[in-house]
Amino acid sequence: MNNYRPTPEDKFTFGLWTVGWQGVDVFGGAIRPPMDPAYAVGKLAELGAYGVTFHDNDVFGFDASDADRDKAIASFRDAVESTGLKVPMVTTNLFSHPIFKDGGFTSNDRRVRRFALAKVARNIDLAAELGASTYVMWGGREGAESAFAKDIRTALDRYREGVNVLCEYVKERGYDMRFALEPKPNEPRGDILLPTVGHAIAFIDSLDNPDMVGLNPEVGHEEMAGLNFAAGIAQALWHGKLFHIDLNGQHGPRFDQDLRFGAGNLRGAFALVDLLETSGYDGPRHFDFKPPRTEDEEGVWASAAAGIKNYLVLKERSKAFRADPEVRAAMQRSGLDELAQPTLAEGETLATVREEVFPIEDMAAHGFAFEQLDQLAMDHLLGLR
Ligand code: DIG
Ligand code: MN
Ligand code: MN
Repeated sequence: MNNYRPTPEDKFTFGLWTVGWQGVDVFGGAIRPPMDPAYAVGKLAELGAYGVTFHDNDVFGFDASDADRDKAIASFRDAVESTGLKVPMVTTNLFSHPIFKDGGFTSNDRRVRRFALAKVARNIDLAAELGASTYVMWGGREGAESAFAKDIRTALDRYREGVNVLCEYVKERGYDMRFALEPKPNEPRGDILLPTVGHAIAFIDSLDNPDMVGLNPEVGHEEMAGLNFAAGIAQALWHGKLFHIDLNGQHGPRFDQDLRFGAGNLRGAFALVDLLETSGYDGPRHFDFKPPRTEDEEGVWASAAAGIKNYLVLKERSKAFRADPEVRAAMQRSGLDELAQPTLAEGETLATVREEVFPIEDMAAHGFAFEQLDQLAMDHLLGLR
């Protein structure tokens, strides 16, 4: 019986802010005490995690003196080194402190934009020291509650300026680091800039160094927008822009639930794991979830371990699905290999098809047998095959 114990090769990583989540919500304060970063690192190592990620202010306070900041970093670094955990990704908190109430890079207050650039640059230096190769930018406060508060075009100018300046900084410093933008449609702002994978891909195209910038899509964020997350990931992969990923669960368009991975749209999670495991994506399987307010510390670790287990179970089911000869035959029957054939053969032109006589009635009557294929996937998901 598989105990679904992860190995470092699985590359499971967690944000400090996830297991350290104190259960705060809009209608109630903390119910769990703050979690010391070094303690969290030790517990994540016990779970079999490959790595840990953080915002600057997960490790040290916004107002920390340089001495306190250094002490906190030293304690975190000791824990990482003694457990062997990696730090593949780092990010900045540009959303908690009141100064960021109208955003960081796109605040209408120019002082805040300048402060945000300095804060990110300082944390990029720390990220490089810790060996992080991905720097995430989630613009949770970049947006507005009302149409006339923010000219989106001008805000995107400022967003682009911020990302361009920081790309230049990473180049100047010679850091082996890429940026990953994390889209989200809303919450905490009424509408957030770069709301979906599609918007972010288009934005990246406008940058001075588009090759340095990719995506960190999150399951729940695309699903909050009513979108199919696995389809969004396929598009990100097609553009070569899947630099990182935030795994969690969500029950469709509602507030951002950040459930443990697998606890929301399970069919979508199966399609996602199957895609990630067959696409050649070799980045971290990063959990960005929040243990519910109902849980004590024991519940926090049960939730974290369950997210890992759900991923590993779905990975195993995907392997069986792909190896099933009936599935291969069903995919053939449904024309998946025919889709892989170019529409025009070598040497053919549009004129060729304009002369062609088509069996319209046959084509109209053709059945694709997608239901049989999808039920085979369901049978594998349900462990019936
Ligand atoms: C929320 O989904 C965001 C922040 O937690 C963080 O900036 C980012 C990193 O994965 N996800
Ligand atoms: Mn989220
Ligand atoms: Mn996230």
